[in-house]
Amino acid sequence: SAACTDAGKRRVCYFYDPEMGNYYYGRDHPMKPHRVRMTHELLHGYGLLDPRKMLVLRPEPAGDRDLCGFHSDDYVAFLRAVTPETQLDRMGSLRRFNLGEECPVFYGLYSYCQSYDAGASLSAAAMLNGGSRDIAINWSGGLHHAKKGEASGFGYINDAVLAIFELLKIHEVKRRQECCRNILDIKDVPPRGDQCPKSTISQRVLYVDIDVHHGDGVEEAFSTTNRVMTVSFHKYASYFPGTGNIRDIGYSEGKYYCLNVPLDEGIDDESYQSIFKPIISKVMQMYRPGAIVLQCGADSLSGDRLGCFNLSGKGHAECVKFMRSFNVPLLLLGGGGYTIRNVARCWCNEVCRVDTPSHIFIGGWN
Ligand code: TV1
Ligand code: CA
Ligand code: ZN
Repeated sequence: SAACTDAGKRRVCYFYDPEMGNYYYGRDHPMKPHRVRMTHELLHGYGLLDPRKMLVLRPEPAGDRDLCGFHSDDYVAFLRAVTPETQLDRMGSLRRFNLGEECPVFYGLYSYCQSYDAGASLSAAAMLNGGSRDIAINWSGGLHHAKKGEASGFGYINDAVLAIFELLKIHEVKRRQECCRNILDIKDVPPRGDQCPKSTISQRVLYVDIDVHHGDGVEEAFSTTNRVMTVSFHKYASYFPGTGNIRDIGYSEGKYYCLNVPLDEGIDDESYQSIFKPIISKVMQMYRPGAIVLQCGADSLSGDRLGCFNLSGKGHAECVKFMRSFNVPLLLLGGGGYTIRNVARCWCNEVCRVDTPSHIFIGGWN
């Protein structure tokens, strides 16, 4: 909340659906939803699911209407209808929506999209809008490549885009106006907006992406608006999805509100932080978002099956800690992460320390 300083504890809510770990992309497929269950079990083992520490909630499944807030109706209808048995009769549509080897049609695909992915991120965003929590977490989200009308990069529904829409909901303007009855009291008027410093609701949302891959789907969705700024750090040059050039900065109204930080393979903690912190500090200072969405893809960790960076768990957690230090409502999403024991350790550690003010020493990766 606005009153929260870095010395204060954060009110955290964490979304988890016990069904999540059962969805299966296929034996050889690198995406393993089971890693989210491993993270959860690690949290359980450490006693971190205690309601005195954080609110643990089961996500509300998203409805078709929610999904169609970003995705096209025909694509959502196809996701709902297709099954592993019927897919072969629908080869044309399969190709059109980019379903196949990378984004397979598996058992329960649509309920996976509704709960595991979109539902939890939407519930988490709504929780931040309500103002009763400072930080909301959905490790099963962060599928940042999905497009309006097609699946991409192991993702079907772009939960980050849907969550950002939720954070920007305009009916909240009313509450903001009530909150700022005396608009003249606000000395520090933010650029291009009338955001109340007391409100948890935002005119502007900042999206930051530390997955090793470029957050192309989120960037594309908001490339022409200044109400969302997207910043992605990623391996660039002969690497999926191929986009994220440093010269790509957004279009029309959104020009300069898109930032790409292309990196070489093998980058370590020290180099990463020497780039991450100054960039984020400047963005925060200039953009002053009312909410932040941080995609915490763990494929930027050293030893990842698909990734090629050399970050330690401490270095990865440093990014989360830094984003938290601005005391702006924060939504943490998962993303990539393919050496699954490392993913579970990384995300468990980040949940463990995210509510704790930085002067308190916990141990381990402090
Ligand atoms: C089935 C079985 C699919 C084994 C995909 C690695 C597989 C990959 C597989 C794979 C794999 C990619 C491309 C391919 C360009 C395409 C969650 C020619 C051993 C957020 C998505 C990466 C990353 C997609 C998602 C990438 C995220 N890499 N084995 N596929 N085409 N696709 O390179 O950002 O982490 O690799
Ligand atoms: Ca990224
Ligand atoms: Zn990735």
